[in-house]
Amino acid sequence: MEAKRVADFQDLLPVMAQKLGGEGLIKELCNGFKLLMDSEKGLITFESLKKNSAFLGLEDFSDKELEGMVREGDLDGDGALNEKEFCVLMFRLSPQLINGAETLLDEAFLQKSSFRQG
Ligand SMILES: [Ca+2]
Repeated sequence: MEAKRVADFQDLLPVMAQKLGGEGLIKELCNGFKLLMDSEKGLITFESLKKNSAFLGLEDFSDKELEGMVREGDLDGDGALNEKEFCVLMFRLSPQLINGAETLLDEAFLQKSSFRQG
């Protein structure tokens, strides 16, 4: 059941990518930062992530998984995620996001060109 939910979220990303375009999608992903950050620190900490995880549909994630996310994304080692670290992490967590968007574009392009030829 939990796996299903994550899959649903991931399925949505290529659709979002198509709708918003690359730049719009980056903006959208980075917008998540403001929802999840600790407003006093201006950073995403494990505590703020846990508190706000429902915003990203992460409420089923265990403490360990949330902690792992912060550790994974923390590039400068201060134990929290700044906006840039969060954006990079979102991209790393959703590789099919970019692949999916490219595939959609390829398919659209192929359909057009084969239509022309035929
Ligand atoms: Ca950091």
